[in-house]
Amino acid sequence: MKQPVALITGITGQDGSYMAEFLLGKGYRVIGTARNIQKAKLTLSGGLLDKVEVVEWDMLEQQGIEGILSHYHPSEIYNYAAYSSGSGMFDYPVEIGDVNGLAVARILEAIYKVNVGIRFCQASSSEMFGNASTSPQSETTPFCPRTPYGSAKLYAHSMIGIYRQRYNIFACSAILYNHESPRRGLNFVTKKITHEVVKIKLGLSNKLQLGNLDARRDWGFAGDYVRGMWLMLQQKKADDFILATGETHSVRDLCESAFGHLGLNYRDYVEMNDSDCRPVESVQLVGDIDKAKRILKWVPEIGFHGLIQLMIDADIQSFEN
Ligand code: G4F
Repeated sequence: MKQPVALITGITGQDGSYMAEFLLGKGYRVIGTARNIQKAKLTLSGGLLDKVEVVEWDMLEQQGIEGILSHYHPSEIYNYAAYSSGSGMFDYPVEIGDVNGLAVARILEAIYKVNVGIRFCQASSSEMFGNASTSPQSETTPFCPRTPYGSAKLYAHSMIGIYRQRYNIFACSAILYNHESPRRGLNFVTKKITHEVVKIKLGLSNKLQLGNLDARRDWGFAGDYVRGMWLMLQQKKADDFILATGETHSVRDLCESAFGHLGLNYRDYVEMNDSDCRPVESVQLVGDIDKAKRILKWVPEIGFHGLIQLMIDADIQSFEN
């Protein structure tokens, strides 16, 4: 059988690296795109460097992606390259529109021109629901983005529906709720907490400054979500799916779990910092995963406390090395 080829944009990031590992395990040849190959090679997760091929593509540019599709003949594309910072969702609105929104139209257009048989999965976001009026949200809940980030993701999501309908392209939108892992950046609250808890335990810090402790999110493990996206591209029919856990926890719960894991009480260390505060949502962002369970037979395997434990253990290891 011919070896399947997958193209991953954003291969150096959290989701891209988990997907690359997942696909390599399934026997795929994996090609990743990056704006700067040398830089990408320096930031690729440990074992991936010798196992994937990295090609240059600036997402603002149309011809490059068409050339890559013509040259490498991927059967599947996973799009993870995007501005993703939580607190920075209002920064660089024009650039966010270009990379998180228009670049998806560039990929879809390239698929249409080069090979309409290529399957495409987009990492969409629960931020498209933003100020949703109902909770939990399902695939039929009306979108109401509240940030340039959510708005750009919604443009991409709409374009997927359009290319699917008009050109019959197998394009799917995975509506991802917060998904975390040891590879998360320090600007996200999960990693900020686990990293700092380990520093406190090791005597390298004694306080953790956070924003609103009552903010709630639906937090899952990134490794589970890439498996869900792969399953989406293995179906008979292209469709959109919510990938989430269906549960919310507060930042306070996160602290309790992370500090508790190392035998500490978060109340002794956590301080509120107004500059990290964001308005608390009136309606919670939490995903209804009934459709993914029914059709993809997908369920998240790592729960909230398991995720925190995984992140803490990885942080301890990184301090030891
Ligand atoms: O970890 P966060 O910064 O993630 P946020 O804003 O929910 O965004 C993430 O999830 C979205 C949905 O999947 C993605 F679209 C996006 O790309 C990104 O992956 O914040 C989580 C919550 C927020 O309510 C925030 O107000 O934690 C609260 N929080 C409280 N203290 C904090 C802090 N967030 C950060 N980053 N830092 C704090 O000190």
